[in-house]
Order: sequence, then C-alpha cells, then structure tokens
Amino acid sequence: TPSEQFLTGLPKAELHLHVEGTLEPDLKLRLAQRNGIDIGQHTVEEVQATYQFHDLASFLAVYYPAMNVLVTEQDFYDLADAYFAKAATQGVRRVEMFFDPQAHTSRGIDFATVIDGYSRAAYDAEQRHGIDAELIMCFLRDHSAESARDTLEQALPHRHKLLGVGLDSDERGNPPEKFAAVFARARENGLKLTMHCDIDQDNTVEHIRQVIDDIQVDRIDHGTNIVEDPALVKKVRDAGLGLTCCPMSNSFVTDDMKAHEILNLLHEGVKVTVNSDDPAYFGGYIADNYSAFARATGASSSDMVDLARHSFEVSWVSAEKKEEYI
Ligand code: ES4
Ligand code: ZN
Repeated sequence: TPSEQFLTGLPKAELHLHVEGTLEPDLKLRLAQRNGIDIGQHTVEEVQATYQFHDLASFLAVYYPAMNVLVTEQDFYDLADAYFAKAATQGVRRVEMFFDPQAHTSRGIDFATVIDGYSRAAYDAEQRHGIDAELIMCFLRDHSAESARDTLEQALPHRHKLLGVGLDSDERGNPPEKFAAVFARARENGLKLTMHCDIDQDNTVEHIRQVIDDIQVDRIDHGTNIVEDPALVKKVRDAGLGLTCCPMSNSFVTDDMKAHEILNLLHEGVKVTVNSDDPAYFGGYIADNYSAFARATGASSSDMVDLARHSFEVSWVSAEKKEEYI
C-alpha cells in the first residue's frame, strides 16, 4: 500500500467538508471562554470525551449544540481558518466547503455574521495557507422547505460569496423532492447544486434517482449506495457525475467504511472521490481518510492518484484553473 507520506503529499481537492464539523475540542474551549459560555466541560479531554457516537442521530445530538460557542464574525473566521491551516498540512489545494447557516440563524445569529466570517477566511486562505477555497451553503433537510427558501433569499444579496448549495442533516423522511423548488431557484441564480444521499437510508436508490433526474444535481454527496443498482452505476458513470465519499464518516454511521464499494466504483469508471465530512468528530482529515481507505482495500498508488485526480475533475473550479490542477 502507498505510504502515508505519499498520500499526504498528493495534491487533493476536499469536496465534502462541513466546516462546523472541524470544531476541535481546544478551539471549542477557547471560543466558549472568549464568549463567556458554559459548555459544561473545562479541559480538552473532557470535551473529547463528549465526541462519541455510533450513528447519525447520536452525532447530530453533539454536533448542533456545539455550535453555541460560535457567536461573532471572528469566531466563524477562526473556525474556518483553523481548518485551512490543518488542511494545508494534508496536501489540500482546493476546498469547496459546506456550511449550515440555519444552525446559526435559528439561534439568533445574523446570516451576514456567518457568511462574512467564513467568506473572509476563504478569501485569506490563498495567502495564508496556499489553499483556493469557496463556499457551498447547505440547507438543513429536517427543517421546512419554507425555511430553506427563506435562507436562500437571505443569501442572494451575498450571491458572489457562494459557489453552490447543498442539502444535509437527517435524510429520513426528508427526500430530495421536498427541496425541488428551492434548488430550482438556486440554479436560476447560477449556483451549483449538490445533495447528500447518505449510506444508511431505506429508499436510497429512489433518492439518488430523484437527485439525478428531478433535481439535476451537479454532484452527489456520499451516493455510495448506487452499488445496489447496476443501472444507476451506469447512469452516474455515463454522466461523469462526481460522488464525494467519506470512509471514516461511514464507519461512524454504519460500522463500515464502505471502502470496497468505493474501490469497485473507481474500477468501474465512476468519478468517486475521498473526503473527510466532519474531521474533528470522525477522527481524521482528508489524508487520514486516504490512508484508512488504502489500508482497508489494498488500493494501489495508481488508484490513489486516480482518486486525487477525480477530486479536481469533479470540482467546480473554473475551467482554466482546473487545467492547472489536472
Ligand atoms: C453530517 Cl455525517 C452528516 N450527515 C448529515 N448531515 C451532516 N451535517 C454534518 N455532518
Ligand atoms: Zn456530509
């Protein structure tokens, strides 16, 4: 198997990264202190001990309350900046970063505070960390379609700070079609579209069909379950649609990295990529995910190079820049 050093050094694009999922225990404590918020823990070890989950519900129950420490524009800047610093040490050159505005506006933080902090950090990332970063605004699918629509309207004056929109949080009972109208409006405004199709869903094949045929997404987050339907594999392959897979995250949600499924899809010509999802919570950043994936599957160096190349190919970077990366 390829060495960790080789995998770290490979230039990579990170296409599936929730910035709120990069909140490390030490930064959480520092922000809590700075804002005078009592989070109930006082040491890194105590905070780390709360980062324990076995499925999506138990994860989200830690993830959303943690965000209370994010209050000022500088807090959002510092969170994203800390992620970029870490990503730079893992060979990341390009980031298309998810953020969840509703997780903040629903607790009284202004939309502008959130997007301006993240956007300023993304702008500075080139100079500070040699990373080209842009933002993807995610809607929380367990909130109403009206709330998503309202969030999109709040975002439109900030349109130039956004690359695209996504859909995350709890998929159960919240199918893609619930958000068809708001995604259509996002597309009219020139935004790229992606949606999560999680690996642990009941009607996953139907959801994947909806995101392709009805929503006409430009990428799919996870989507690994296309392996259940050969016709869907062919459709995704022929469309050149990127899948943003997250092995270490998968192992928390289902006890299975789905690494063999991802490698098989790679060998079948599907544009799969490997990403980190919520690295502060799932125990590893992107190079760690590449390593875990390679160890689990015995993937060759050439497979790993293909994954890294795909990450730039299915990224939403401008055509000229894409050529430089590939
Ligand atoms: C998430 Cl692992 C996961 N699943 C769904 N939504 C999310 N948001 C952040 N991480
Ligand atoms: Zn995700």
